[in-house]
Amino acid sequence: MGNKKQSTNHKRLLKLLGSKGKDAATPDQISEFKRIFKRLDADGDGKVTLQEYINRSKFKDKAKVRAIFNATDRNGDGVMIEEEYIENRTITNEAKEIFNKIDKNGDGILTEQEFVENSIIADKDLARQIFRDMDVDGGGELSLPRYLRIWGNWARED
Ligand SMILES: [Ca+2]
Ligand SMILES: [Ca+2]
Ligand SMILES: [Ca+2]
Repeated sequence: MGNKKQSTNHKRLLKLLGSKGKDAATPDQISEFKRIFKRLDADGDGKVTLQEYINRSKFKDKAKVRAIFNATDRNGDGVMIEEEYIENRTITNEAKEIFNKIDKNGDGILTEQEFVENSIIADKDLARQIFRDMDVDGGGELSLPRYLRIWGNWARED
């Protein structure tokens, strides 16, 4: 994780942004994720390997597919199990929903101004602080992939 100052409770920050964490997915969504997982698991052994995932993924970009796979394979044993898949989809879906609400002009990038104006956090200074925490390289903008990576890390801290 690099330079850890004080250990911030990042999950709390996500809550302030409207995150329900693990409970974000509805029962319908969870059944949907389970169905997709079954489809990904071509040989039906209950595990999805990187190769199985690449074969079924809708994304053409191999590096991107690999990155999603690695993020989902939380314990890093080289395979996804259903629980890991559901957790990742739940976190990612919710994060995207919140991103889209804040990204008012819909260009796939959050600026600090958009974040401060459109997040549900009423305290503008706090919103600005959270944005700056997420914007680790200080560029003043968060693309969706970068935002999702940070959100995913924060959501898994405990
Ligand atoms: Ca399999
Ligand atoms: Ca795993
Ligand atoms: Ca935008």
